[in-house]
Amino acid sequence: MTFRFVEFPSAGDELRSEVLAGLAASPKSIPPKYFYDEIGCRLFEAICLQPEYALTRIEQALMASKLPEIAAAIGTIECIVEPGAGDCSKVRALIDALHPDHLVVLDIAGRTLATAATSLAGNHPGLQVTALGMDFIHALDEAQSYLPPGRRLVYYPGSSIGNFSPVEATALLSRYSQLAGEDGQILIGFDLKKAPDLLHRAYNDAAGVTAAFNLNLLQRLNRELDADFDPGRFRHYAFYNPIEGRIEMHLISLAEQTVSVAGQRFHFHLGETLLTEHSYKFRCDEFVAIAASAGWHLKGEWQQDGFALQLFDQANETVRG
Ligand code: AVJ
Repeated sequence: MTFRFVEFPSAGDELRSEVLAGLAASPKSIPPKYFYDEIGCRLFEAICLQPEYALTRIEQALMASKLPEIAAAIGTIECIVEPGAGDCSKVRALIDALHPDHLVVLDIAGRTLATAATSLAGNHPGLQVTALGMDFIHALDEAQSYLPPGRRLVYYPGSSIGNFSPVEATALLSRYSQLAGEDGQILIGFDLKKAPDLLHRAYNDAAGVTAAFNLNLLQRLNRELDADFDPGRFRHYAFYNPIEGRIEMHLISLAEQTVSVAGQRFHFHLGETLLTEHSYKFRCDEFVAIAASAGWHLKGEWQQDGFALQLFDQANETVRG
């Protein structure tokens, strides 16, 4: 098996500086990428098994039923690149359908990624697997030298793009053009706008797994930044904001309290919020417009039960071709 893992060291300092900056701001916020320490990765996998959180299951079913069509639309490629690959479970179906020579997976949760990518490489002799433990939001340029030549597909499933506002999503999709390279494509999965009660339930599951996932962020800061959050004094609060078209996930302080994080003190008023995640929902035409402003041209679209997959190529290719 061919496997390499490269861990980019900067991640620890960024956690500290971004968390301190987020807690000093008003309203207080912490970027959602910091949910994913090892416990957070496991809690996210558990969320995907909750009956109310259908997103992952529907995407899997859609991929399974449309795979021949999707593979035909993509054509021959040498490499799949997956930012935010996590446990590498989603890309397997695509590997079996497209038979690329290379797989490049990126994730901020380096250890979870390395473990998953090693076992994937073991199951696919002949596939060259590169795992990059990095924050691809900031360090994408550093990934460039690990990409093989040849035609590449960027795979961005799971509605990960929903963590970015439309403006941020446009910027990220522009940068994915570089990952895709010449004649490159992107296959992207996102959650569609739907009845608010369905969305509300998906982020407020009865078993409380999403709440535990949200509160684990505070425990992570206790572990890694020598913080003293009492998770019992914060409440998970998630709701759909139909004007912004997004789920907002908050941790609301249940008391007047002062918390210390990495040697700095932060006061929370009773009822004050710490914003932890935005999860945008789109209509298909809205997403086509966002991708178009990043230079992507729609090539295929598949939908099922409130979830969509869109395939794009680089808009300039059509002009040149
Ligand atoms: C991984 C960003 C797609 O927003 O639905 C699940 C993360 N947060 N439950 C999402 C999440 C709360 C998830 N994404």
